[in-house]
Amino acid sequence: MLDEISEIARQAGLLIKSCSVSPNKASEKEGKGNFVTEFDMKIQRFLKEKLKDLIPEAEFFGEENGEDDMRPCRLAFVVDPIDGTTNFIRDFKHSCISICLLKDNLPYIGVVYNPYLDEMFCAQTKNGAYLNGNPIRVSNMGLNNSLISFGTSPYYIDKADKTFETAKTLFKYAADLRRCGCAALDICYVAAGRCDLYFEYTLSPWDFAAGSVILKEAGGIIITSGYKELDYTKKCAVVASNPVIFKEFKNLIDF
Ligand code: 2AM
Ligand code: CA
Repeated sequence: MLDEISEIARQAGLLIKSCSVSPNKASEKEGKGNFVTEFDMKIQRFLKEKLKDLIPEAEFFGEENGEDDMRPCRLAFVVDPIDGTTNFIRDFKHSCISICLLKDNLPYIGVVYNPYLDEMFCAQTKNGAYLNGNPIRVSNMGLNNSLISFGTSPYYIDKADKTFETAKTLFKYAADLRRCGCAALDICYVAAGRCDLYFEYTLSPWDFAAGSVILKEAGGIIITSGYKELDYTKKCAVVASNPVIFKEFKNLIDF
């Protein structure tokens, strides 16, 4: 099943690479910095058809369905056809396809594919996490000299003060910060030890569900505000981290 879902993500990746879009062709949805293009829709239609063929009984929740929250159900695909839409529009070449299969509302399989680098991150619960077939693992860096990435939730401007306060607090200890514009890849980069911790104050399940399986299988921790378990049916704040830096983050930040 993991291989079949990866293959579908790879085909969608080819579609992404074959599209080019100009910033003025994108339309804004739900506020500043929250864009959608005809390609998000097109790729979502492609994924829905292929994934429905694979598991007909699974529900399909995609970012472009227009629903904010998801219904609880036994089997569901949670999909972002293009995570990093702003990057896509600007030809930044840092976007991905994110596909999660939830079983009883918990992530079971996660696939995140970056077509620009041909990087396929994937994991199945209890089977480890892989990048292009090679096992990946979180780093064991503490906060000092770490590399921290974060998202700015640009479409929820009320989160800006909190976001930049947290970023500033961490920056004092870290080697540096990154803001790359693609939540699913941010989480996978923590899983692969390329970054040590990532946070964002509002994400949707299609941004974090697939990455969460990959991160947990790579030995990482992912939680929401109040240091609680993620809810895979709702928007929420997210911290994704290696276990070492997580302890320090918890002591410093009232997340
Ligand atoms: P997108 O590119 O698929 O829209 C940017 O900070 C990150 O947040 C991106 O991964 C982006 O995904 C995601 N994002 C965009 N709009 C969002 C929204 N309304 N709610 C939650 N996450 C969103
Ligand atoms: Ca998207």
